[in-house]
Amino acid sequence: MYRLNKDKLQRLPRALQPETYDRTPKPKVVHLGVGAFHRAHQAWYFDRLNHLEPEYPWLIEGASLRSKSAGEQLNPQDGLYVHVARSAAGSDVTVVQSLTQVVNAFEEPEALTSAIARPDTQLVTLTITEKGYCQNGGNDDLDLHREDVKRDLVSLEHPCTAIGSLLAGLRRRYREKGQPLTILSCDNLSHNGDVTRRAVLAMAEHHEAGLTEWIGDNVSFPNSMVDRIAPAVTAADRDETQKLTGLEDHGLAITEQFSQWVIENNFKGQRPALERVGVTWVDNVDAWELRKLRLLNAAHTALACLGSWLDIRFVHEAISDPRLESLVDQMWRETATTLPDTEDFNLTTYLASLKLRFGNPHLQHALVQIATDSSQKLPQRILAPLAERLAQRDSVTALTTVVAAWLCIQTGQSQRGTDLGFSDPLSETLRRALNEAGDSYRTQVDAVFAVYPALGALGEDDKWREQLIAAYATCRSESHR
Ligand code: CS2
Repeated sequence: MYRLNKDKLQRLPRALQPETYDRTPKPKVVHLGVGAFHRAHQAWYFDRLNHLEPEYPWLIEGASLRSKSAGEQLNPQDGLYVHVARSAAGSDVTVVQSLTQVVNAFEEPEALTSAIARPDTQLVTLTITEKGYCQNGGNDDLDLHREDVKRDLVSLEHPCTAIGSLLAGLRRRYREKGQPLTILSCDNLSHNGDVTRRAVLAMAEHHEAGLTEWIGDNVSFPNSMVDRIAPAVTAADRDETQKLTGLEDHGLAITEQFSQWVIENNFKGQRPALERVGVTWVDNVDAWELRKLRLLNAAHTALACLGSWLDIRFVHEAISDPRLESLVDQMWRETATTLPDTEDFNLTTYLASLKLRFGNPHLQHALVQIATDSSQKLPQRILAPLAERLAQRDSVTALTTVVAAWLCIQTGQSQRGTDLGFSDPLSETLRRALNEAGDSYRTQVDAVFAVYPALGALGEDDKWREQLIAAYATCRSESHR
């Protein structure tokens, strides 16, 4: 079986052979973090745009910050990969051509630094996940006490963090008197652009004079809301796609048909005409972002935490379990009151479409994938609306159940003792705290409060702490079996 690459495109079944476009110009986009989501979402948008404007393609140079796998998957394929968007109505299969190559920035930091500084580069996009922003758990700011951040404050020769890698490129661009550009975060964080800007500036202050000011004047950091469910690819997905295409593809992306991208219209440098492929430009993305985080992502986290605890494996199974569906419905009733009320938004229609998307049986979206890094996801999805409702003295029963379920899975095991196998930057700390706390649910909750600053402010509300202890005890007890 041949492997997909630019010389093998004509071996694809005729219906799948893409129109090609010129991929020789220098990329205008540099992307950090070439995982499943980037392939399912941003790279697919740029590919569609390039088909409409082949004379000025927006090509992407990818950079991996942690593992070699994206480069190993995509470089032998000239950056090409198959994109499958599945729904009940069938699958759309395309070959995405917007990505040109992936550099391993952890081995060759210079390759990424010079790509960001290159005059052709107009836009740097990021999917570095929540933890990539090195936030201090208690607020949104860069955690200046982390070892990796501290190293990047001293030297950017071999950056240890994504923010350091970005800054190394911006500093080179500044030194070379480069043109303005845009940094566009595509991660599920509140105010993702603002968080990125503050982190970059906080680090820049420790480097040469003038850099901070140059970034302030020449770099924009629009906030954006991204939405597309992109489950990790399974061996079965690979086999099925291989049968369909006749080619081996190590870079495959599996996703749903729904896709959304809303971006603040605040670009420096050239702006791609992404509106031609369905992107919405707005002055302020806040309302879009809050809805998505507190409805879609919060529900995902609720399903992932309680569902994993109850030994359920996939999102579509979890949402069809009455216990979980009613938790999600109740949680939505709670979070909905914390959302801006705008005329252009119909909550009932939005929630109905989320249920359909979650129930999509053609996606095997594993709950452990969502439970991964949940200590970084809880604040913007669950804890922020919870704190806002507490401040209004509104009930927080469902949101508290989600926190309780999250606590339950921090042992790394389900209720039946199955290893869940998700990773989280705090998992060791949380597990140790729980193990050392003994058998009392109260001391266990206290131990987690002590090591997880995101719960900090909420922990001062004694009444809520008691409510959480009770919810945790219920979750740990027999009542869910
Ligand atoms: C999910 C998101 O893994 C997770 O945390 O909630 O990746 C979710 O699928 C996307 O944000 C959907 O747009």
